[in-house]
Amino acid sequence: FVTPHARLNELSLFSSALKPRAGNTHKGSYGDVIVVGGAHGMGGAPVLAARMAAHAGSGRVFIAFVDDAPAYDSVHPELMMRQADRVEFSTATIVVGPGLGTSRHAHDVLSRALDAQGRIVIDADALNMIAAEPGLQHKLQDRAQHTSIITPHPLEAARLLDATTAEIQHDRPQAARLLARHFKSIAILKGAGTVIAFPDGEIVINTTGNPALSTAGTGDVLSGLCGALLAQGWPATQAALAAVWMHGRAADQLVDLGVGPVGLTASEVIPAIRTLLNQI
Ligand code: NPW
Ligand code: AMP
Ligand code: MG
Repeated sequence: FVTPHARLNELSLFSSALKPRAGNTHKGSYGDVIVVGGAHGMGGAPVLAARMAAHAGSGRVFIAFVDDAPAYDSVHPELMMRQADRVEFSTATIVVGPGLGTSRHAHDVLSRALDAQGRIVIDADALNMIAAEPGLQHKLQDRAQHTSIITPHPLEAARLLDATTAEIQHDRPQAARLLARHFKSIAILKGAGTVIAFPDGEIVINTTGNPALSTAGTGDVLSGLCGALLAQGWPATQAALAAVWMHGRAADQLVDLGVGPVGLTASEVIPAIRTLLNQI
């Protein structure tokens, strides 16, 4: 990371957030994550986020599908599939947006998710709907006392700030600062040199990652990772910084192994991140 205050480039910097697993714990000790998304044709996006959440140590991971939920994920049957309209969010950590679409139903589920008391990661189509509707923006701003992390790529950031992608890219630190301040959230502005901005104006620029990540689904993996760390009680600042750093570092390691830069898949990043987490 490049930051005015510290050089955060070692896994050990996150070690205070990752508590060693005590012997007498159970799955309830490691948090519930509910990934909300999966409109028709985009069911893979929440599956990627959910698989990442499970591989990052969450106790239980659910997917709330806005369209028909599959019975189970045959690769990871530990994930639990639900219909979004029947899910109670209560205090679980929510990751909303991957493959969510922008239907009326998706809008209503997002609105309920923003009302929930738990910590929330907001990505993809959830950001697109927030950009388009002031009522949802106010709901996000009103939950400032809870933790919200928003994870826009440059086009999603442009929609949120009513700007063009070129304007966002022209001054990424400033765009990230505006996002964090306006939406009272931790803002992760993705793309090469991801900028993490905090509501108090501080920013950090990540130095890991490479164009192997320029492929479908890698953003969905990042949102699932953020959710898993929040669900396990990591402080939100460390969760955001560590998620971005590990996501990029895993891709860098995979490239070193020859798994990319050409043809790395988002699914392959997931177990590499698990290995990093176990090295902290
Ligand atoms: P361009 O092409 O340069 O004009 P969209 P999406 C720009 C789901 N998914 N730097 C770039 O614009 C998601 O979760 C489902 C600069 C790019 O073409 C969402 O719900 C998958 N520009 C939904 O699809 C896997 C950048 O943004 C455009 C940039 C739509 O999300 C895929 C894309 O933005 C996907 O995750 C950068 N670093 N990064 C599945 N398997 O089910 C992006 N852009 O039009 O909002 O579409 O991001 O694909
Ligand atoms: P999304 O567009 O939502 O799928 O997110 C893509 C993810 O891959 C984000 O975490 C980006 O920061 C990352 N990414 C994409 N391209 C690059 C790149 N050239 N260098 C570093 N990270 C990248
Ligand atoms: Mg995305």
